[in-house]
Amino acid sequence: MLIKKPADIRPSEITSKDNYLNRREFMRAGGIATGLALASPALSALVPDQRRARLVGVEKSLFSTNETPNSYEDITSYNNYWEFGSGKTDPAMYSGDFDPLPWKVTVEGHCEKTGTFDFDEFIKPFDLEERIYRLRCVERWSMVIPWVGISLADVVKHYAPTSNAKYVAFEALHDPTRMLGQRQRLLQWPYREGLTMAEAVNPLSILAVGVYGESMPATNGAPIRLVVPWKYGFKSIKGIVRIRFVERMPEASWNMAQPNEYGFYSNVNPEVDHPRWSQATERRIGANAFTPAIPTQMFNGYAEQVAHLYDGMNLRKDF
Ligand SMILES: Nc1nc2c(c(=O)[nH]1)N[C@H]1C(S)=C(S)[C@@H](COP(=O)(O)O)O[C@H]1N2
Ligand SMILES: [Mo]
Repeated sequence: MLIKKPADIRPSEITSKDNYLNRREFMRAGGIATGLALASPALSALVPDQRRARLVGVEKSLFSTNETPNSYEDITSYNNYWEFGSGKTDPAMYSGDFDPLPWKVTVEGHCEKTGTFDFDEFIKPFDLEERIYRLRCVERWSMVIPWVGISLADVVKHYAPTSNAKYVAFEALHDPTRMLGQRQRLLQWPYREGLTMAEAVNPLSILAVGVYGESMPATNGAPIRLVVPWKYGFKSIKGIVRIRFVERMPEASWNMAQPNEYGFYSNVNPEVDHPRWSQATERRIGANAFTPAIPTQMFNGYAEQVAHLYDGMNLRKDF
């Protein structure tokens, strides 16, 4: 594993929950100096070394799948992140210069605590956990990713939503000077997404700040992105700058763009086809090629933890 063994972690690192910058140890020479074979030389060129930092004090989560994670290279080189272009290799090609820090997160709407926080201040109150989750894209590719994140339920609790807060809305960075894809109207910017309050406080929902024990690569939504493992990938919004507690169902980018194809809920469901293709199977991305199709599981395999959230709902209608 790439995280420190418990014996290597000084108690102060665990208990002080020092700020994010102090929870990072910068990697030298693309990880070679630390004995980790993470990325090919070609990829190291795409992910500037000075931004790759190992996160310390990361706890393991009981919610992790025991499936083998995809390689760091797979995870950072085949992505959807339309702010950097609509092709799967565009984010890796065009995010090399993207330095997310300094970054601010605004929390607003129906909650007792609101404000705009520096990224390290924003994540400081929360435990860092490693969560190995499957991510399944609506386009039928999937990966297993060892995220490092904070519990979204803990974040929600911290900001104390009022009874008017029925949904949580998320907005991503809008900065066409730094994100090439935003110079075209591929989508209505900023990218936005939302969850019901019950979905947001489900123990599986996290805000991820890293991958493979390291700070979040630009391609995966640095410095902070949502991960909702039982929903199609597009719900897991990257590059979050705004979290708003709202009363009405918030706008969601793909739902706005093509409402007949992308519903608000977007739960992984092998029985409900996308209008243009079946959702019954998926291909797990392999080292250099796609592996054979495997059956997609209801709620991406997380039915036991989340099916109750949709009791009594018609999942064909509320897709
Ligand atoms: N801001 C933003 N977030 C985004 C997207 C995007 O284009 N912009 N694409 C989504 C889609 S379609 C998928 S499948 C996942 C992919 O996440 P990954 O590349 O980290 O695996 O990110 C999601 N989050
Ligand atoms: Mo996706």
